[in-house]
Amino acid sequence: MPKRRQVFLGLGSNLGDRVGFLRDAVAGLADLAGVSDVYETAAVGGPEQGNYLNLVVELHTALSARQLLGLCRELEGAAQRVRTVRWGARTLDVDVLWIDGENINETDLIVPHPRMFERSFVLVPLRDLAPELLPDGFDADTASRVDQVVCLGRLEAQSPRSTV
Ligand code: PH2
Ligand code: MG
Ligand code: MG
Repeated sequence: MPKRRQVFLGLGSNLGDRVGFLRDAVAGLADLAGVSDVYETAAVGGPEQGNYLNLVVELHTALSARQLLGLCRELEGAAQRVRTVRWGARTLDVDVLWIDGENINETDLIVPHPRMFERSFVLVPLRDLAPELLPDGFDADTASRVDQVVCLGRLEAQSPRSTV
């Protein structure tokens, strides 16, 4: 049996029942060790689109990096995600952000996530769970203001539908 490792996944939704998609995805996760607050965030990159809800989860899991990628794709499929435009609006995006002790550089899987340390919509929720992973000098208050990242509180406290 492989050893369990600390893993962080980033979740985002900006289409349809955003809270519902995040709730269903988190409810479907085994070995869940933590869930950040929910943040409403201005879309970064891609075409003009609505605000995202973003959060980060922590798992303590024996799944391999590839198995985690498969899990992310499964959760996106369960949310009927349709892939058209890169960085376009989506019901659910689940990314492998970080796996303790892993460095992977393959075409379809790069860990740590190549852009995680530049993105306030990842770093601000990650701070709730693992402030030790943040880049030195990262100032979450300034980043939140500049990049429009607004804390909405716990996932279970969100009203049932928050649609765009
Ligand atoms: N995901 C992207 C691109 N842009 N912007 C926000 N605010 N939140 C996201 O999750 C996000 C994004 C690519 O996956
Ligand atoms: Mg993403
Ligand atoms: Mg993705």
